[in-house]
Amino acid sequence: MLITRHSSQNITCVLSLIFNSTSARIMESAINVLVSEFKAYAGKEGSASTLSKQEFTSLVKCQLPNFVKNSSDPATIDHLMSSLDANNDGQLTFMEFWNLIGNVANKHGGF
Ligand SMILES: [Ca+2]
Repeated sequence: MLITRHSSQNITCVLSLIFNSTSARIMESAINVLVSEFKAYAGKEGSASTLSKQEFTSLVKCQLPNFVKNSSDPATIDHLMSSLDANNDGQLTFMEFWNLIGNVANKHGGF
């Protein structure tokens, strides 16, 4: 049986859909993990939707020890927290925290 140009394009489309949907699911899972871990740490004290310095310290030490250099050094955590805390309220929203993930991923990916 001959594969026409039209059916060949369909096969390419189907393969692309399969590949993209699998890949999207992996990324969605990664996002779910980031959100649920953020919520777990943010819920330990005070506001359940933001990270206090103590919650941030604990998250970085436990979850990102290999990606954040000197993660157990208080001065490093202080510096990191203030660089992320855009509105200077001593708390990190998910969007403020997200910059750390972006920077760490960027560095880790060699971009
Ligand atoms: Ca803040």
